[in-house]
Amino acid sequence: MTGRDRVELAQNEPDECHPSYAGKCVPIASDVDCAGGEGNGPAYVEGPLRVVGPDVYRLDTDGDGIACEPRPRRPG
Ligand SMILES: [Ca+2]
Repeated sequence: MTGRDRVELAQNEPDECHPSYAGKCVPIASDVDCAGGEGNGPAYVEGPLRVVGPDVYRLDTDGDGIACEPRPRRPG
């Protein structure tokens, strides 16, 4: 499994990737959240991935350009 995997014949997933994100195919949906996170979907993406445009889905909560980090840094 790599980031170059493409969605084929998957009727429940869009076949277009959002241009604001690189490294992973972020589906174009009404909302996208990080898999395993607190988001409610309806679409999910597994990170980490890079943000290369407007972070319309707010996947990069700390604004460092890396979205859906596996372990977000939190104080304490
Ligand atoms: Ca981040």
